[in-house]
Amino acid sequence: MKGLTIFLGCLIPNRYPGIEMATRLCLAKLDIDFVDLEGASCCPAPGVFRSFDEPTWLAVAARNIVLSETLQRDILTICNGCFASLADANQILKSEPQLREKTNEHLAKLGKEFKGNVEVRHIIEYLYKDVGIDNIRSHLDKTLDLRVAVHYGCHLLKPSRSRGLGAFERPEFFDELIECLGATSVDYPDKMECCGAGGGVRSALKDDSLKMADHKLSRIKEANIDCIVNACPFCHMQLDAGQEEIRQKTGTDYNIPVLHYTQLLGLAMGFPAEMLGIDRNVTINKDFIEKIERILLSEEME
Ligand code: 9S8
Ligand code: 9S8
Ligand code: COM
Repeated sequence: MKGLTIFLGCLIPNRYPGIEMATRLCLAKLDIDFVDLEGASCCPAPGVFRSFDEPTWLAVAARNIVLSETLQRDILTICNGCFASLADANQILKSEPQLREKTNEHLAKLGKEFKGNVEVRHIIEYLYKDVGIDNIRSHLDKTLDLRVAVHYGCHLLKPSRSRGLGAFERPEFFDELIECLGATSVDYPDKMECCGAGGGVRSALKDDSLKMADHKLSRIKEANIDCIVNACPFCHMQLDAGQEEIRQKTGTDYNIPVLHYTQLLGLAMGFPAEMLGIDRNVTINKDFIEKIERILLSEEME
């Protein structure tokens, strides 16, 4: 198995550094061989750059991929958008010689060349397929007695022909990763609905974007859960900071804690909430923080 470079993207270092910390702690605990991807830029974001100018999108993505090729390591993304951009660009550049040639003309100005010898992974499918549920279980310290609303996010699964993750209408792999920590992945209506942020919607049409988040949050609230778990910092921001924006606009105060999967996994490995940045969200639910403190203070799992 090839080693990995971790691709953090823009949002994790700038808005939710706790997710970076959680990712590093979990990967180290699982003995996964990873290094930073020095010199990486924005992936660039698929919904924004790719929609406006495909050749530029491809060239910037290719440059990031080449940085990892030079280290002879596969790329591990922690974000659905970064996964979508880099995995799609990688696939296009590997399979379309004309586009590869055009892109390599740009890269040549930087003394770089796309070769097509690494893979782009997303941490969720990597944990599920390569690390495996049993292996994850053997690294846990705590049983997380929590009711979780999982939010897959669009770009992890679609377009399904290039993601290769099987059923995209009723996927189960993310739910399984949550349940192996002792938590319950609670079913709720419109579970596969978009958070409303992606594709530039949050930047361009904030009101519509928040209406989508509001709808999804209302469905989740009815399901009587302890927290939302996602795999994408953009979804994370929309569902976390979006709650405060919705509160200011409509008065509805959902107060639902939002965690990236690495933060939930970190808790099950016994890392304290502050080390994982769970207390650094915009929406802080004190009851939830107390509940996880009680779990962390409980006896080791049998
Ligand atoms: S990088 Fe720049 S804006 Fe972002 S976080 Fe994920 S998608 Fe890629
Ligand atoms: S869902 Fe729909 S487009 Fe996306 S992946 Fe992350 S942001 Fe939320
Ligand atoms: C969403 C990324 S994760 S983008 O806004 O569609 O580019």
